[in-house]
Amino acid sequence: SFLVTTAIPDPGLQLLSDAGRVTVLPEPPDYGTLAALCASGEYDVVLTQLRDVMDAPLLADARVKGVSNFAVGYNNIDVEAATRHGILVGNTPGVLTDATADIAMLLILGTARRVVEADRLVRDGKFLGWEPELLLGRDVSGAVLGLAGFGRIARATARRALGFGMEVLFSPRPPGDRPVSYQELGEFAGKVRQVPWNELVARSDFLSLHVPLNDQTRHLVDAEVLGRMKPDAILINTARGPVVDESALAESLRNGTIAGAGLDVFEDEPRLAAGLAELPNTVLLPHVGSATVAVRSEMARLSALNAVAIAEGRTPPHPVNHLARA
Ligand code: 8YV
Repeated sequence: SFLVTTAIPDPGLQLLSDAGRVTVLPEPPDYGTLAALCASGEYDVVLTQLRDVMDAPLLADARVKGVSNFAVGYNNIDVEAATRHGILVGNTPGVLTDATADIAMLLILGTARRVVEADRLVRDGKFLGWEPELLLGRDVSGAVLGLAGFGRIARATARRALGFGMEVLFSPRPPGDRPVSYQELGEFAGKVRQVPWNELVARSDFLSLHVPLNDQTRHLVDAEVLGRMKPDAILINTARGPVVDESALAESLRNGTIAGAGLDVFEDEPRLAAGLAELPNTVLLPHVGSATVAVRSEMARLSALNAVAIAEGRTPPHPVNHLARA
């Protein structure tokens, strides 16, 4: 039987109900409620989303075979603790790559061309006719895009950016280095260039974050890093909010340390750092990177396939961890 913490699109629910009993909670559970449900022994698999905190104490008491996360990211789950307690974890990679890269590109273009300010001006009735210097932005063609991370979504963003004539640099595992071989570069060989993280920070006109959230990447972009960016640089985040020290970012945007930010994720969603929403040089989105009808259906299907496989004692199609064989 399956516990679904937040209703997912139909294709997923259908697959689950074909395989067993499904309980969909009427509203997202708080930590205590989720912990009690997981410990009840009534469910084989719990289907979670980003906001469900599955930490070590909860997993220690949980009597479930698996956790299927409705997301590619799994920073809400202590995977090591899950493995220790014999709990399988699954995620939904691949299906949201292009949609999320689209949002990264949208934020690059939207910040460069001041789309929020422009839209507001029209709606406020302040568009009084064409002017030669109305809302001048900047060109993305010729600008340097720095990718922090070089996984699926970073590569899909690189593909788009190259199409827009940007120069693309990347650092695959900031703040540390990991040399990427010519083979690994694949279609990008000769088109993008790996540089050390420090150089990426200093050279990017647009610095776009594509790293998972973990102990190494929490506050990867802090006041010190922001201080080393170009004063006309723009920060793009479609990854996870806590990768950025958001108060430091708000301060940097206010005092001109950097020029702008395009954010789809926040440090403490849905709350925003003080002052962020009042700044004109930001484009702010409510975590919609994967929010298309088709993508969310696919995510639902994959997360259900993972859940059903785990419930039936099989390896899920998209495992995050592996259990040692008894
Ligand atoms: C989800 C995401 O919308 O997949 C991820 O990692 O951030 C988004 O696609 C969100 O995490 C819901 O769980």
